[in-house]
Amino acid sequence: MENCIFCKIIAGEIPSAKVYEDEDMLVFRDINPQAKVHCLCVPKSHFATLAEMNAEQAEILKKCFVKIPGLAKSLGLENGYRLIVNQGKDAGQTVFHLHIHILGGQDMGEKLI
Ligand code: DGP
Repeated sequence: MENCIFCKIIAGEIPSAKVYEDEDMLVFRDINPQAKVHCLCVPKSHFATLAEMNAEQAEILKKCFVKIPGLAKSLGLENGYRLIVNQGKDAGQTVFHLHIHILGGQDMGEKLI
């Protein structure tokens, strides 16, 4: 997708601190971390939000959620972590390529963020 920063990261046109990659997803460190550990799990297939997701992309998203627990363990998040998937402007979504924030490495508190 033209002008999508995450598509450019996936294509290797913009560097990222990669944590994991396979044919379906790329996981890399967030450039502006909001916790001691803050990674983004990004399906390689471009879609902006869940509302635009097709059946094939839903299967890929499922693979992302299946993969995340093992990744979290390798990131040292055995004590827990928070997943956030912002949907649209009011949620604060700034990059319109669906991604799952993986946050942890500290007590995240009981509040929303
Ligand atoms: P969201 O607000 O949910 O759309 O989150 C977008 C996240 O993407 C935000 O936490 C910052 C991160 N981000 C934006 N541009 C880059 C980039 O070029 N590299 C990396 N590693 N992260 C980025």
